[in-house]
Amino acid sequence: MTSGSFAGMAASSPATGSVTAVPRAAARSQGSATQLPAEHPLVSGLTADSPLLTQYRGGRNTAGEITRPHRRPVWFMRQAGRSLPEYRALREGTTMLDSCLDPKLASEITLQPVRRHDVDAAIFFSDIVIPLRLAGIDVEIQPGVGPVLGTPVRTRADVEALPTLDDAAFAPITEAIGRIVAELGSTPLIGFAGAPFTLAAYMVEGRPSRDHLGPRTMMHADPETWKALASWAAEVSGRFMRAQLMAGASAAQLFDSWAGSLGREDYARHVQAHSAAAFSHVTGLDGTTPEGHRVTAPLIHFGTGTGEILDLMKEAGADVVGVDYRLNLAEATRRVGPETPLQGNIDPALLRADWPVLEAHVREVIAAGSGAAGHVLNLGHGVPPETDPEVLTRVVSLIHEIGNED
Ligand code: 1CP
Repeated sequence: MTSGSFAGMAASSPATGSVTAVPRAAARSQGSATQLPAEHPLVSGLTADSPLLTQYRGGRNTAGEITRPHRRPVWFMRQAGRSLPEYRALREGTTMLDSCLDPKLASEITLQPVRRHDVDAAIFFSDIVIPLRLAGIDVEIQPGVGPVLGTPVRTRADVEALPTLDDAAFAPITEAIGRIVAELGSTPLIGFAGAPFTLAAYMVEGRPSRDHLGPRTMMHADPETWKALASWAAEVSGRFMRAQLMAGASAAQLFDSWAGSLGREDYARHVQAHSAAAFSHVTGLDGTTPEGHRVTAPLIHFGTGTGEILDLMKEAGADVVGVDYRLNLAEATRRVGPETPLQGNIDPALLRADWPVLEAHVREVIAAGSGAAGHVLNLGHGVPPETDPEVLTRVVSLIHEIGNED
C-alpha cells in the first residue's frame, strides 16, 4: 500500500456534494474476494433476518418482502465500557489497546452488554486507532484523555513516512470475532472503523482536540498533504472494517464522530470522497443464503453535530444514517428521504433523568423515527461512563415492549 494509492480519486462536486466515480482502491485487501464465507452468520442465515438487519434493510426480510420484526431493535454506542462493573473488573491491569488486541478479553468485553441488557446487537470491542497500532504507529489511549500519538503527522514527509498495514496484522481481530460470533448465535455483531476525517484529526493533532483546527487548516493550506493523509486513513479504516466483516460481523458502522466541526463545503470538497473510499472496501461484499437470497452487510454512517451534512454522509455510501441527539428524527427523514433507515437518537443526558422523563423521551424518539423506512434505536452518542447500567436494561425492555403492544 502506498499513501498515493487513491491519486486517481475523482473530486466531489462542491455544489451538490455528490461523489462522482470513486474508484475501488487499487490494492484490495484479503485478495479481491467479494464473497462472504459460507459459514458467515449472514450467509448461513443465522443473523440475516434478525430484527436489527431487517430494520437496517428498511423493514424488509432477505427475500425483499416488507416484514415486521418480532421486536423493535436497540443497541447503544459504547455499550461495552466503563458503565459496566464487569468491564472495569476485566480491564484491570491491561491497557485499553492491549485489551482490544487480546482476543479472549475483547470477545468477553463485547459479549458483556449483550448478556446484561438483551440488546439486539453486539458492537465489537475495539477502537478507531487500532489500525494505527497494527501498522506500528506509536499510539496509546491515555485514561481520561483518549488517543495520543508519540509523533503527530503534520507534513508531507510525515505522511510519506507512514507505514503500510499488512493484512496479517488483523489476526487478533479475526480471532476475537470468531470467538464472539460463536457465542452470539442469531444476534448480529457490528464491526466499525473511524472515518478518515476523524482518524486523521487524531493523527494531525496527536491527541483529542475540541475544534480540530490542525486537519481543517491542512485541507486548505496544504490540500495535497491532506489528500494523501486522508487516503491513507481511508485505506486502513476500510481494510479494518473489511477484516471484521469477513471474520463474521453482520454490519459495519463508520464513525465520523468529529465531522460536525466541518462546514458543508469543506465536507463535500475535502472529506466525503475519502469516506466513500473507506466504504468502497466493504460495499459489494455479499453471499447467498441457503434459501437462495442474496445478502449484504448493511453499512451505517454516524457523526455528531452532522445535521447539516446528513445527506452527504448518506451519499458517501451508507445504507443507514446514524443521527446524534441534536436533530429530531422526523427532520432527519426530511433531509435524507423516507427510504433511508435511521439509527438513533436517545439523548444520553436523559439517562440520568427520572424514569417518567426518560420514558416519555424514548416514546418521542420512536414516534419521530416512524416516518423512516427502518429505525434502530440507539443513543445520540456514546453511553456516558457514569450511567447506571440498570437504566440501560430498563430502556431496552421498554423499547421491546413498545414494539409488541402496537
Ligand atoms: O461499546 C462500544 O461502543 C465498542 C467500543 C468502542 C468504539 C465503537 C470503543 C472503545 N471506541 C470506539 C470508537 C471510538 N474511539 C470513537 C468513535 C465513537 C465515538 O464517537 O464515541 C472515537 C472518537 C474513539 C476515540 C477514543 N477512544 C476516545 C475519544 C477521545 C476524544 O477525542 O474525546 C476515547 C475516550 C477512547 C478510548 C476508549 N475506546 C473505547 C473505550 C471503552 C474507551 C475508554 C477506555 C476506558 O475504558 O477508559
